[in-house]
Amino acid sequence: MLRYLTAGESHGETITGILDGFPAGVPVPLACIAAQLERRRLAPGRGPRQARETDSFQITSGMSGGLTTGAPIAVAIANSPSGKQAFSSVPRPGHADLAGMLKYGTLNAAVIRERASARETAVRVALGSFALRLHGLLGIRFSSRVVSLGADAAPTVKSAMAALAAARAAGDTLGGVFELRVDGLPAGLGGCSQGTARLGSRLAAAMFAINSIKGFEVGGGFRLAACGGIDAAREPQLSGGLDGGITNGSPLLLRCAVKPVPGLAAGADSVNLKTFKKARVVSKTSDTTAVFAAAVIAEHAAALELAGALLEKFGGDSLAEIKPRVLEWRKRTGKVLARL
Ligand code: EPS
Repeated sequence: MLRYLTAGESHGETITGILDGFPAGVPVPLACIAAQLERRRLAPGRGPRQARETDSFQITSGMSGGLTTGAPIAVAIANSPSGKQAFSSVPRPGHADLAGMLKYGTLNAAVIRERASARETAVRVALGSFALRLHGLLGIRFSSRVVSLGADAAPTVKSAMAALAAARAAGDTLGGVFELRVDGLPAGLGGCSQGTARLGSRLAAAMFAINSIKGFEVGGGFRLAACGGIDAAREPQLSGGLDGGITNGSPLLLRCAVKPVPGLAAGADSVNLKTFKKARVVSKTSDTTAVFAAAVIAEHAAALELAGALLEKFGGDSLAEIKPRVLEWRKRTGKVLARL
């Protein structure tokens, strides 16, 4: 079973992750992990914090001589020094602050926001880099693109940069939608025997585990609701690569809606939970949009989930064991799919 856990706070010393159940013999150059971390860190729309972070990381377990060993992989990413975060009894609207303060019985929002912060996604990307590498060596390719930014349903680089600059100047933030595509997945991953085995449910959970994601669809998604069955049958790609919760050999297509970052430089009305007096919160370090970074994070989160499904289907403790099984399966299922 492939599983992972993370720990660490946004302004703590490190963000740490452990990936357990990953096979041995997978070459994972440190430069590959660094490159993926840079994609996340430098995605368009990031705030001033990202200029301070270097995302330098250390792997303290699970690798030897550039190869995974089959032991749990431990990664620690250093945070830039920032000192202790000030006590604040004013929750930032739209963040986890208020719900977390109620849940944990604290008047200090800083305690909640430290762990709820999207900083944690850095280590998910580091762990996901291992999964991406495994997929890559098996001919499975991940890509993502932002398909809408704010009200712009067809953003170009130029229009996106202009929209981000305008939002930043107004102290505002933008949401958006990204699309994730996975090519080369073997047919037969996931399952229909239980709801929890369905890959759609597993991928939905992986996507909703990313900060700020508020919507998820597979293939035609919400558009399918307005289609007749006859029209839908004419366009099998609307299934998005999944039927009955199982990969069907077509590219996997997911879309996620990302809400606008709720921390606003323009400020937002709140209440001081100590005094119950009105208060204003101004977030100076927020990102202008999280949608570009979320697309990168989603590639890694999906890669981890799909690596788990792949290992369940094919078993194996090492790449040398898994690879021939996948190739043989592809040959077998490919013969059937080619005749359809
Ligand atoms: C975040 C708020 C900002 C972001 C942070 C996520 O940080 P700060 O606490 O300094 O205002 O920069 O994202 C990251 C640090 C990161 O690496 O993604 C939040 O509240 O979620």
